[in-house]
Amino acid sequence: MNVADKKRLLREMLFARRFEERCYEAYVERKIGGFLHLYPGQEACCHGVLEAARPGQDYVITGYRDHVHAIKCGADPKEVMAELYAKETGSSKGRGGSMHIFAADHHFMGGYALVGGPFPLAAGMAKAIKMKGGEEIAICFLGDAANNQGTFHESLNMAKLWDLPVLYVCENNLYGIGTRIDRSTAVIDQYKRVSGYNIPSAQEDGQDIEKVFKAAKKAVDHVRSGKGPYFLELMTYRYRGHSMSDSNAYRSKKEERMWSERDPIILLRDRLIKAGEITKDDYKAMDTEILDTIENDVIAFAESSPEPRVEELEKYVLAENDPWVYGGGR
Ligand SMILES: Cc1ncc(C[n+]2csc(CCOP(=O)(O)OP(=O)(O)O)c2C)c(N)n1
Ligand SMILES: [Mg+2]
Repeated sequence: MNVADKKRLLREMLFARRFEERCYEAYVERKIGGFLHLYPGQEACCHGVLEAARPGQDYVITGYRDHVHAIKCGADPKEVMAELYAKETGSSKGRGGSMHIFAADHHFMGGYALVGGPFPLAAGMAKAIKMKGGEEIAICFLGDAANNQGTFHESLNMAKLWDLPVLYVCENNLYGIGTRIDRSTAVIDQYKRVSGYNIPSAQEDGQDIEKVFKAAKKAVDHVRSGKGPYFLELMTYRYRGHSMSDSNAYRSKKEERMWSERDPIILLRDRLIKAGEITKDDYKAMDTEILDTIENDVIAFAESSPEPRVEELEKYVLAENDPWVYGGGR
């Protein structure tokens, strides 16, 4: 990773942070409704892994904490924000909301509310790639608690049995909603769990983007070279509650402080400042420019976009029953 890449990644991660913080404000203002799960704290996971892959070409899938992954794959942040605002211009035409961001043009295959749902879907995507002889790989990001679902075990078994080109990335933020991992999960180190399926795996610091990138490069090379699946566990932390309805009262101040001192954006920023590659003023200017773009470009687009028409609310919802698709309209 060269200096230009590091500077770009610093900007991308800061953009992701400011985007999510602005979502929080819009939710409090009641501009966004429904469920909202935010990503601050975990930025180096998504950006480090996808930097080592081919975003836009490789097929990416994740759970409900999905805005940043979609944007890194190439989805327009304006359309992602419009989706959160439930507007017709949203990436899922306003019918999906926060948990169902979808950008098929960029091979971002969602955004899923069901914990563990994406594991088999990723294996299926990888099976399709293999059958077509493509060079792409499937990348499935999910949380630590998702690994207790049956789908995890079924999918890993089939993925290895058929040596599918799929990379499973576990963003281990130590909690599933308000339950700490040691209260829900018998094996704490998630990377150890996949040895039962003969899948190679590694655990890495998810707060340091350079380390994530290096570990992900190894993982991606393994999968793309046809050697079958790989499992990468990234140790990370979310800075907010699980969702907007979580008061976040179950974590100690000491623990929160410890992780805030390992903020992925600050770690990279300080490293670049120390190396003389950027100054504190450069960083401030970048932040101001990002905040300005989010306000005047992203939020302005979502605010000014039309809502779906009431008569068309069912449009796009269920393809096989949809006369808009099969019957030429209602
Ligand atoms: C099938 C299913 N069961 C339960 C839930 C409720 N639920 C939502 S999030 C969550 C915890 C998931 O935690 P984790 O996989 O660690 O992801 P994180 O939120 O930490 O990113 C649960 C149990 C759900 N959405 N789907
Ligand atoms: Mg978790």
